[in-house]
Amino acid sequence: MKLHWSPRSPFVRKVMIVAHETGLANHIERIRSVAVRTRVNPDIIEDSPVGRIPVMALEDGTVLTGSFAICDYLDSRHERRKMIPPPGPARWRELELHGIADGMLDLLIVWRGEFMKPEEHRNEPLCGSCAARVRHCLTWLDRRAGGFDSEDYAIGQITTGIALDYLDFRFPDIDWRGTNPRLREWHRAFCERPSSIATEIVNDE
Ligand SMILES: N[C@@H](CCC(=O)N[C@@H](CS)C(=O)NCC(=O)O)C(=O)O
Repeated sequence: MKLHWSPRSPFVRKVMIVAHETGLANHIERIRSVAVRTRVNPDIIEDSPVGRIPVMALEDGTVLTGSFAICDYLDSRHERRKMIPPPGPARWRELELHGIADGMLDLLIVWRGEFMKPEEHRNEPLCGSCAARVRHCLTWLDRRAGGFDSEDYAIGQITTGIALDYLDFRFPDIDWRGTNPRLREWHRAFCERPSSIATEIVNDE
């Protein structure tokens, strides 16, 4: 399995945490790939025309684009507890949580894109809408975090932890801990997991 990988990408990190949790990390060949919206990376395009990461090329020539598809594939390759439960109420509940955490990550990436521009070129309504929706996501996740259980650790909690770490990484001035105490407590345990430590975001810019 060959993975277009970056130590800065939260979506790549989701794949790598699932790989560590399921014992597959050593089976993945990582290729350092840079994906930015304003440039086409021909090495990524060769495998996936979308040009984003993560992308995983399998031994049979199939190429999976996007973190969820790759995690779904990895989950089919091990006998441990599943990171994406099989169809049924547990799966829908997991996908409900994953959808909010993953959606918050998408909002943070759009928001950061604006943040990187000189102030006079920023789209302020877009920044305001991202900020408000991130706040709503945090409130939703904080409510849900009251019921988080380490026995149920799966793709929803993984993506929640990644999104919070990404907030700290790119928006260090946002005090999400002060307003979301259950998330703050849970995040401490997330940070201590070996799979989180092994995949910590590294700024290699
Ligand atoms: N929904 C995709 C999002 C992937 C994504 O946005 N990746 C970023 C890196 S973190 C990227 O490739 N950005 C470059 C671009 O959007 O062109 C997933 O789950 O993998």
